[in-house]
Amino acid sequence: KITPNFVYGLPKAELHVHLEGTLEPELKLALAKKNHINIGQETIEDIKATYNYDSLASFLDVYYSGMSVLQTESDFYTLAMEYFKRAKENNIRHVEAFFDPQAHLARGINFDTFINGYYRACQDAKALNVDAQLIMCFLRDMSAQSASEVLVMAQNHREKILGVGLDSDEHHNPPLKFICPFTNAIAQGYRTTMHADIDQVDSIDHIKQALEIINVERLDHGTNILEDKDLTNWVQKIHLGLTACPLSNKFISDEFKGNEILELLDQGVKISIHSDDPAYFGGYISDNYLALADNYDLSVEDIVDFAKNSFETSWISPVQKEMYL
Ligand code: ES4
Ligand code: ZN
Repeated sequence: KITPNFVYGLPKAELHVHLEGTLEPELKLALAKKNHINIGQETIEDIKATYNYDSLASFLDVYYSGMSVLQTESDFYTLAMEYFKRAKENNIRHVEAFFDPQAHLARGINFDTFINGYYRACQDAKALNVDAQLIMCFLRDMSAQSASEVLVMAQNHREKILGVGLDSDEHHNPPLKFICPFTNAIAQGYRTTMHADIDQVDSIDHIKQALEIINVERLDHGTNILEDKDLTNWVQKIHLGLTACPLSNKFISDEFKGNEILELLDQGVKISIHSDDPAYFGGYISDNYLALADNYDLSVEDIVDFAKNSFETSWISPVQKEMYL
């Protein structure tokens, strides 16, 4: 009943994709050769063989080391532009894409280099009929001081960045650690979201800090919210968006978390389907929809609801939203 053609053709918003997670093995190899960087593998097959993670930590090791091939503004442009072409194939009309400044700054790449490459690709994506925006993520396993320094660096590029997020290893790195940079970001007019990864220790505490103290506008993943009925009812009431990523969940925890995702949808929570790190987790946004449809009892209405929720909880203007809803 639910066909690839239907899922691919449905207009969607992508709200949870890490640009560095869209680095396909082919581009990784090509950039490694161009920039004379030894990544330890010499063929596509060798690179793919390293993609056998079974936890967030083992994934993040592969993910951060893969980024070493990104060196020049044009490398960042190419990475983002290749992703936007994939977005078009998936009928993504609007994308709010994460990027990780600290992962590049730590390698000696200037802020200007990656922001200008990414932003130029966002501008050129308009020609593909893809509306592309950027969300700058702080790495939560680095200090709050470091996040605040990134926020200062971003001031020269304020109009190129729609929002701020928080990603990387959540264990022992609660939202409140970042109250200063997030409060400052909100004061500067950035939209806000945060990862609340699946199966984290103290998940509900972290979600409460994010929603009740920092006041973020969305939660990335966040499906553990089901452990707290009052909190679940409240996010349903305020129409807070949750961005679920089934293929990512499957790699990190061996489960798509489809039961949780469908339970939240049934309860009226504005949850939607996204791809996280598509080059590393085996598929782009439509593949994530199809993985759910193949493994759970999903109706066409459920699929349409996910797509609607993605536009509703996106940060496009109310006027723009009316075009899609
Ligand atoms: C990520 Cl799967 C995942 N979890 C946390 N941080 C991330 N950054 C990129 N992918
Ligand atoms: Zn993510």
